[in-house]
Amino acid sequence: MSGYHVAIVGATGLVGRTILQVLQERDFPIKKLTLLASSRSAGSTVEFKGESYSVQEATPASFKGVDFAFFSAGGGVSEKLAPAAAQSGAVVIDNSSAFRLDPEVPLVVPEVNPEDAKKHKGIIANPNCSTIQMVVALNPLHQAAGLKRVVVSTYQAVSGAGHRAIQGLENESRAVLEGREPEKNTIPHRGAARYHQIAFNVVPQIDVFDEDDYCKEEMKMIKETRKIMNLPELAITATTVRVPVSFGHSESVNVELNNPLPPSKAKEILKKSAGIVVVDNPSQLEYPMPVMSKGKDEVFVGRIRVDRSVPHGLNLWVVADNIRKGAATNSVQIAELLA
Ligand code: NAP
Ligand code: 3JN
Repeated sequence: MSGYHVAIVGATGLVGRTILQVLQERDFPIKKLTLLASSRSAGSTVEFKGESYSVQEATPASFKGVDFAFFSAGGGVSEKLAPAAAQSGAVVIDNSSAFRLDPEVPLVVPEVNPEDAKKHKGIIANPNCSTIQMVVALNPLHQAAGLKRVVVSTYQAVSGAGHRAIQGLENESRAVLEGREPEKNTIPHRGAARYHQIAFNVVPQIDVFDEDDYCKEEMKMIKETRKIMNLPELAITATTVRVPVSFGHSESVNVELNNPLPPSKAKEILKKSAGIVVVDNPSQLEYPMPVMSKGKDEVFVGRIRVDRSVPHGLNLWVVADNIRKGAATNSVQIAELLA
């Protein structure tokens, strides 16, 4: 039988299940599928193309004969098992932040730096979801007029914090609507010293706090963008915010370019760019929103307009399904570059 032996570590999770769905939709050539998770899920079953697959506990010995190993079980699991998988001959496509800034590991968004995938030494990192959708929109503008400075603020869906957080938003919303005190246990992040209400609220923290009182998600966006776009000195700052939305991250992106680029020209360029859908029709009240991105693989860009407060300034509104283009789809596209 032709095709590849594919393994998924974290196959029972939100991202792992979506990777399976995307592999099926894109008809990725699979001759054998190995589904892996923790010992908690060993023996449970997951469906793929109408067949039931038994989940096994992931161990360093799980990767014999595997061609592509998709990891989405958190950084600790990747650190422990990805080197063993690569050593066994698999190409690891890792969704965690464990290796993203390692100079030996390519960090790839296929619309931006596909050539970097070929330089891998066994592990390729999939960027953070908020970074992916932003660089897909920024790269065509950079190619046309040179990026000078980026200021981004995000409006991130709770699904970025895993399956439990989606449930958490639903439970909290129900409690508030029924006049009960909501039980708060998912936001800002698992294991936090205190939890905040996310239903009917906005929380300006994603992941733990890091250097200079930036949260880690903000530092990921800054450092990953510089690496993917090969602009190590790029002036860029970020504020990352959790909003009570289940799926679809939105971003307000302010861009300063080196050269003039009128909004009409920017729109034309973005419309022709791979992986982008421009939705920008203010007279008809049409612009990207998370509900329209759910289940889609494209990055939606709108509200493209001039920022007259700086030379060559533009404002954009960028939306994508954080679990698909932000994680699963981007990972499968990376495998397709090598398959
Ligand atoms: P999730 O729904 O909570 O799923 C976690 C998965 O990891 C489950 O399959 C779980 O298996 C598995 N797992 C946990 N501990 C394990 C262990 N010791 N050994 C093997 N498998 C283990 O979380 P998710 O939303 O899918 O996210 C998973 C990871 O993907 C995140 O931690 C993050 O690193 C990455 N991620 C990346 C992005 C991005 O921006 N690109 C976005 C979201 C997530 P059990 O069923 O056995 O518990
Ligand atoms: O919160 C979001 O919207 C995105 C979260 C991504 C995430 C969640 C847990 C661990 C990551 C990531 O991909 O950066 C990680 C990680 O650091 O691996």
